[in-house]
Amino acid sequence: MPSARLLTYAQRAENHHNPAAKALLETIGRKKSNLCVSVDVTKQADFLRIIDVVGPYICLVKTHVDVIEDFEFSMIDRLKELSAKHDFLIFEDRKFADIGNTVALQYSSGVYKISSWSHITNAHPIPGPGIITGLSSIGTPLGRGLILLAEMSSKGTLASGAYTSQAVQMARAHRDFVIGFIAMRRMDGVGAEGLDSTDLANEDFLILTPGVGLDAKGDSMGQQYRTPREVVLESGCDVIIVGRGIYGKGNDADIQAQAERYRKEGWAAYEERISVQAS
Ligand code: 5BU
Repeated sequence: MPSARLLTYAQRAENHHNPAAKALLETIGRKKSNLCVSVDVTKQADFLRIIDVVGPYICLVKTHVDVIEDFEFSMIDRLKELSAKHDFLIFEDRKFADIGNTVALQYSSGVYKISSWSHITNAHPIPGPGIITGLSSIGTPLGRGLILLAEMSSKGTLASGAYTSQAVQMARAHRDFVIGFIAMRRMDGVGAEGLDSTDLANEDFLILTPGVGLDAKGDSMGQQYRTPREVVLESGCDVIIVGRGIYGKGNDADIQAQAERYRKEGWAAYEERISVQAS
């Protein structure tokens, strides 16, 4: 099988067994959108309104549910309705980072019961493989998928070099549940020294990439932005994650226009990637 970078999203969907990865790839192909919008606002009403506006243009909504000040669980029911109405998946950016037993409780229980509604969540590899075992004990029976943070978009991140390689190695040992990475580039071949090349050829981790913006290079707190073209075409990433570049742009009409703008840019970069590889 050729590298996942050379394949269409639809072709890759066929090779995935994890239900969340398969559904995400199918959605991307169906909607012609590799755009994930991150909706980092603090009021339920704003959260739901923005998602209803951007819904037609996205494959995935990324949430930080713990920043919602007036949270009630009924908001999750509304979010699920929007997910069905507009055909997108849900990714709670929880960044779990504790021992397996604790993360299993944090994932399944408490106020948010993340595993009950979020198709995809993520975790830092810092605690070691037990974090995957813990999250998988809850998420696998529900058909969920896990993303490991192999890299970050922020200036001075410690997630680099050997840490990144070890994150990829941890994922390889749990390919049923770990569906990909937060990373700034493809992880093909990273940490793969001594591994069988035929096994690596079948590897297809999804690369979800934050730090995407068309109008700014960064913020005052270390965030760094690259364009959809740099991220998808040059670095081979699969999903662009955009927050303030979309929801921070004014009224609903502006937000809608930005969502369509990023969708188009992300999709054009993917189409160019595929055609460059094919020629
Ligand atoms: P922004 O408004 O586009 O800068 O928001 C980016 C979002 O992605 C925000 O929710 C962050 O928490 C998230 N993020 C990130 O920016 N960089 C990372 O490395 C990871 C997550 Br992991």
